[in-house]
Amino acid sequence: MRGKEVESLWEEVREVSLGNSVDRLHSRPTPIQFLRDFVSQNKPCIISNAISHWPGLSLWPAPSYLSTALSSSLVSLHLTPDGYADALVPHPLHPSLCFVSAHVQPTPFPQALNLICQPPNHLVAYLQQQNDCFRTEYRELESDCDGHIPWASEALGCLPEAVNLWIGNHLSQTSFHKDHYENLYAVVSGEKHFLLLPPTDVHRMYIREYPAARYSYSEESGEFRLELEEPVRYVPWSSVNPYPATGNEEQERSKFPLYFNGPKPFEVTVKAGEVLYLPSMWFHHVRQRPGDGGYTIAVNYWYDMQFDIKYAYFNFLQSLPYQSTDDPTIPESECEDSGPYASPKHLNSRFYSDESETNNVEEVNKDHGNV
Ligand SMILES: O=C(O)CCC(=O)C(=O)O
Repeated sequence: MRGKEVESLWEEVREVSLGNSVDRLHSRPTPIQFLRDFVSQNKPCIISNAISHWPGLSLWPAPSYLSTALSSSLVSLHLTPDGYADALVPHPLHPSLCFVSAHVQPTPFPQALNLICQPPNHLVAYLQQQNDCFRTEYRELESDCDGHIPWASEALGCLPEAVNLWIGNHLSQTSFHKDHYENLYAVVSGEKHFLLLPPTDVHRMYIREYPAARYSYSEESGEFRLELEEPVRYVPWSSVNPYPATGNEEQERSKFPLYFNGPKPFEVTVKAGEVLYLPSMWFHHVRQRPGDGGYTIAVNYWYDMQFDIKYAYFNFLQSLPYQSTDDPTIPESECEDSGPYASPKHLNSRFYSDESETNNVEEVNKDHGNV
């Protein structure tokens, strides 16, 4: 498949549906409006004033409140040397890349929060456990926010499969990926900066398979070791870093021309008190800016997606081997897959089991090694 047809698809979805920016609603939508204008169109939106009634909005920005409420909670703290977890880093043995996950350390909450607010050198801490952690590790905060987003639950016809809490600082970033969930992402303190691309742009993400690795952190030496998984396991992941380091921009732009020269990603800032509807299968990259307490805090609700005709079309699209005429492709040394694009089975998100077509959170996280 040559470039023209796929490139016209990128343009067409913007022309007929998405426009140039993400819609902003100034109050919560009715379930029918949310379903009709956004979910069924697989189209994101930001909703202001959607969580004004949450006590957490005024309570959680104060570190002393959180540390007292969670004084005896042990939480899963994710540690990396640089803020990049679930990301591509140089392979320890070859001139290529691998996919690395954070070192996960069960930590008393007040200690975890201190590490986030006052990051020591070469240690970035992020509370970002994704196995429904809000309803397990942070139970004490339950009455400070809603257990689900009522108008979304009604529109989607179910309650959330998982509710997660995210507390981080400006150093933590989440690299481009997609999830097989409808995501309602509520920011409670600070700001989150999202780059969003629709599923139709899959060929611009340069998804390749990378060997899985994990950081292992030694408190004694204060050093990280990168350990490759054994037996080797390959993870399909987007190769694009949208924010290359200064001095490296030209090289990155020339490696990923479809990303850098194609339509711009949708850029959205979600502020405290706002909710982003992030539709299933949209690619997203996330950065954050802390609020006054020294951290960003967010709660997100993952609802099961419908495996419907859009899903089938999308799988079909990504199975098409596509090569643009001006795409030099990633050098062999950085590419672990056998073909130009991994098969649909392998293009599942980080929380989604490749083997079983299910959205069961326990299975998902077991599969991802998060439990
Ligand atoms: O907030 C983040 O760092 C990442 C959020 C995310 O990837 C998600 O909600 O799916």
